[in-house]
Amino acid sequence: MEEEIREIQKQAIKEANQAETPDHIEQLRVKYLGRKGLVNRLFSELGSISAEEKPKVGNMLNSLKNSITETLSEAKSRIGVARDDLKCERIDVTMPGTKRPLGNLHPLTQVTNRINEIFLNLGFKIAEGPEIETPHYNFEALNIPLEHPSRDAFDTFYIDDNTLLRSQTSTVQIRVMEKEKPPLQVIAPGKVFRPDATDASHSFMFHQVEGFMVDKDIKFSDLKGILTLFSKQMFGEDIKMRFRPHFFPFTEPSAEVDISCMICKGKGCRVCSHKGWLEILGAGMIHPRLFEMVGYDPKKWTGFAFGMGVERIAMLKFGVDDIRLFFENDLRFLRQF
Ligand code: 2NL
Repeated sequence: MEEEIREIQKQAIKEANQAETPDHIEQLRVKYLGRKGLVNRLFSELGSISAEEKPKVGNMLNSLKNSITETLSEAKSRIGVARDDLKCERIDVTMPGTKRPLGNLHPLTQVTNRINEIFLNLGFKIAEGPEIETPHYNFEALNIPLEHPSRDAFDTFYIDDNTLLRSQTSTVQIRVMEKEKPPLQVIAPGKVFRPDATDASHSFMFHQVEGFMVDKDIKFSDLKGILTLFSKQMFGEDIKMRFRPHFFPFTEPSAEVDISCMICKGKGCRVCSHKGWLEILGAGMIHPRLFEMVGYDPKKWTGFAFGMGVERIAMLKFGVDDIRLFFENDLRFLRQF
């Protein structure tokens, strides 16, 4: 009988190690430990054993029962763990990944932010003001006379005789000068409105950044220096500048400012209409009459001012050839920036 017990023990361990499913384990449990199982059969044979041997064989049978119980439970957990592993590892590495949609800032916001950043680094402050204005801030305070064409209803959105949509953000700068005393270095970014017919280069609403600086002894060379720094940081270190004489009612002298074409490096191409130069802004020395109107002494203070269209800068920087693309909300366009 002792021989048989050892055999059964070996056999149970072997079969338990080979088991692959919980069903196998259950079958083994019935076979060895069940009511009519091998272990119980041996217990029932205990009666026919001599009184001398009975305690020893009884002990062996108890150990056999415990050991098989333990072996089966170990086999069960081995199978369980293996199955859980399989479940976790069901990954198809050939599947395409999950793309998380990532938004981005509108190209005009990006360009406005960059312009603001460059001037903030040069010591300018940012000012904002109302988009709905009075003729005083939009025209009179800027020395734009009644007979000037921009005052015509065809060139300005009037809400009524004394209310209009601002056509430039100089209005904001006048408001700053009325409130604060020089020295001042301010830029005014924002929306402006002009009732132009829409085409590839015109929109009835666009964005401007205007800027000005007032202090003692501000000269045209200061304007050139600031605008040169701006252009190089915006378009690249090798950009050249050109100031062409111009007329604005609010500055004297005035200039239109070109940069060398960044596409052809000034040689002439389609983007610059084979001129080698691109107009990027207007500028000049603030007219003394504006200082008088805000209560500054024009003998004591001088200053420069400039104004640029954000759309134009963005079109040049990104190579966009139609201003309407900025306002159509077509994600195929906007996602490129
Ligand atoms: C252009 C030209 C310009 C200004 C804007 C300005 C503002 C004040 C006083 C004097 Cl408060 N001038 N602004 C000066 C020159 C040109 O803009 O072509 N803009 C798109």
